[in-house]
This record gives sequence, structure tokens and C-alpha cells, in this order.
Amino acid sequence: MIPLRWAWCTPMQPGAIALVTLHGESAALDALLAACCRGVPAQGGTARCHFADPLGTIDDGIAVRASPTTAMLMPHGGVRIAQRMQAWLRSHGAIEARLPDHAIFPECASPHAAAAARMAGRCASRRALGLLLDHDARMERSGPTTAADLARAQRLRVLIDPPTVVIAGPSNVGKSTLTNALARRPVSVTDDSAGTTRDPVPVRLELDGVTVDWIDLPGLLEEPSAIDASAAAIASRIAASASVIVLATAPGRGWPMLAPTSPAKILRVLLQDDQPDAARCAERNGADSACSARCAMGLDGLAIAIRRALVSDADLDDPRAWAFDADQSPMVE
Ligand SMILES: Nc1nc2c(ncn2[C@@H]2O[C@H](COP(=O)(O)OP(=O)(O)OP(=O)(O)O)[C@@H](O)[C@H]2O)c(=O)[nH]1
Ligand SMILES: [Mg+2]
Repeated sequence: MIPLRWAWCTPMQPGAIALVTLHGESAALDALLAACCRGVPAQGGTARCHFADPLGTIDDGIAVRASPTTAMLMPHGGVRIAQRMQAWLRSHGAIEARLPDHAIFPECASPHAAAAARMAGRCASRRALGLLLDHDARMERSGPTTAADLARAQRLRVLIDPPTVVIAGPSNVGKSTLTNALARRPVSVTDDSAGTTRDPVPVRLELDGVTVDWIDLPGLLEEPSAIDASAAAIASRIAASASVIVLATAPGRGWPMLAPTSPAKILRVLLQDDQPDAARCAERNGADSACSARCAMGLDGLAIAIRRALVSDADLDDPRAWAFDADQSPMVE
């Protein structure tokens, strides 16, 4: 019997539901479904399933039999569950493989629609969906892929894996307060005193439909101790690998200098825009954007400005098909 093949249809990231597609001979599929389902589902049917390994229960989930040779398993979307599911599938003789798109998405009417469905499962950002939902029609209208399409596809990669955005600037200007406002929950400690954030604080958040890995960096202190200086060195290494640096300051605090070698796009943001002197402060001149986290003012505008630094309106609004390729949507590590 040819072994079953399987692939993830959802990214290896936390999510509500994870989706595994299985494809192979119907007898092999029956055997695997019998190992986890109470009653093997017939074509078009579903069954509750229970996954367990030598450590105990992995999870409860749902199985769907799309065709005699294709089924989907849906456990919850925890990363640890996914890791144990991989081992469970291997222990039941299934082989991880790149499956053809039509095997993973038998409900799709065309190969282009199936490729777009696969890509949608791979993308971290909601903005990708607008480009993928009518991929079929776009492909028909666009004709052959051009060099400009490939260059755009390269830029659209920020929609696939979350890019890194850091916030840096003088101490005590409100970087952590802004971080918490954008995350809509308290992830970073804030305080009236300078030097509150001692280590980089990462949080995954969404800015105008683009998912990013945001990092709140320790503030730049005027008279750093040896420990502060080493924290600043770590922070500048992180900033050097970011896609966008949000360079933040507050009225009267001046704009900090940045190492000119950083390849990141730099967005200058004036924080504490609710301060009485904010309207006339010198820092306003150099600012690309201004906001007040305390008064929830200007946050949407800031999110749009950062999103535009990551991916332009022109690239998102371009009616041509997104020329993604198989390498941009790997289902299998
Ligand atoms: N008026 C006003 N105050 C703010 C605003 N955001 C932050 N603050 C105040 O600024 C102070 C510093 O806030 P933090 O968010 O801890 O500043 P930080 O830049 O992260 O500071 P470090 O971690 O030390 O670098 C606190 O007293 C905040 O209440 C704002 O939008 N308006
Ligand atoms: Mg802070």
C-alpha cells in the first residue's frame, strides 16, 4: 500500500483551528481515520476525533472526508498541538509532503483558486485576503507574468511572514504606552520614571490589516550605566534587522540620532501630542506622524503610516494578479 501523505494547510502559528490535509489510497485513509475517529466518515461526512500519543491526550478535533482519497483533520491551532500532531501522523505511517493544491482544496473550481486558497492559509496578514479572493479572475485578466509583477510579489512578501517593526527613542517619551495602545492590552510596563523598559518587549499586532512583530525597545538614556549601554547595544542590533524603525520622541525631547547604516525604513513619530506645547514644539517639524496614546488620538493614522512604510497602497490596489510562487507558499518545512 502506498503511504498516506499529509500537509499543513494552516501556518505553524497560534490560531483557533489548525488544518491537516491527508491524501492517499482510500484503504490507508480509512485505517488512519479509524485510529482517531469514532466511526470512519464516508465521503462528504464528518466525525469527531480524539488524538492521543504516549504522553496522553493531544487534542479533540473534527475529521472531514472530502473524497475517498482526501480527508482533513482539524485539531485546535496551538503550536504544541501541531508539533505533537506531526509526530502522531508519522507514527501512523503518514508522510509529510507537498501535496498538489487540488488535493488540499478539492472544493476549489480551478488550479488558480486552489493555489490562492493555499496561499491564504500561509499568509499572516488579513490584507493578503483581498488580493487572493478573486485571484482566479485576476489571473485571467492579467495575462503572462511580467518583471514588474515579480518585483511587486517580492514587496508583498511582508503579508506572508510578519515583518519586524521596532519602536526606539529617548527614554520616558511614551514608547511602551503606545505599544500597549496598539496591542490593546498591557504588554509592556509603563512608568513616570526614565529607564522603565530594560529589555526588548515583543508583541505580535495588526497595523491597518498587516500583522507585524512589534518590539518595544529600551529607551536611549542620557547617562547610561554599563548595563544600560549593553542593553542599548542589543537594541541597536535588533533595530538593524527591522523592516521599519518607529523613531519616537515627545515635545521638547529632540530627535535622537540613528546609526546611518540601518537599512530599515525610518518613520519619525511625535508622541504625547496631547501636551499643551505639542502644537508648537520644534520636534513637530521633522515628524512623519503624531499621536497621543493617552488620548487615543492619531493611532489609526499612525497604523496606516507604518503599513504604508511596509507595503504601499499602489501594491495593494494593483488589480493585477499577485505573482506568488510555490517557494513563497511552502506548505512543508
Ligand atoms: N500626556 C501624555 N503622557 C504620556 C503619553 N504616553 C505616555 N505618557 C507618559 O509618559 C511617561 C513614560 O511612559 P512610558 O510609556 O513608560 O515611556 P517609555 O518611552 O516606554 O519609557 P522607557 O521605557 O523608560 O524608555 C508615563 O508617565 C506616561 O504616562 C501620552 O500620550 N500623553
Ligand atoms: Mg518603555
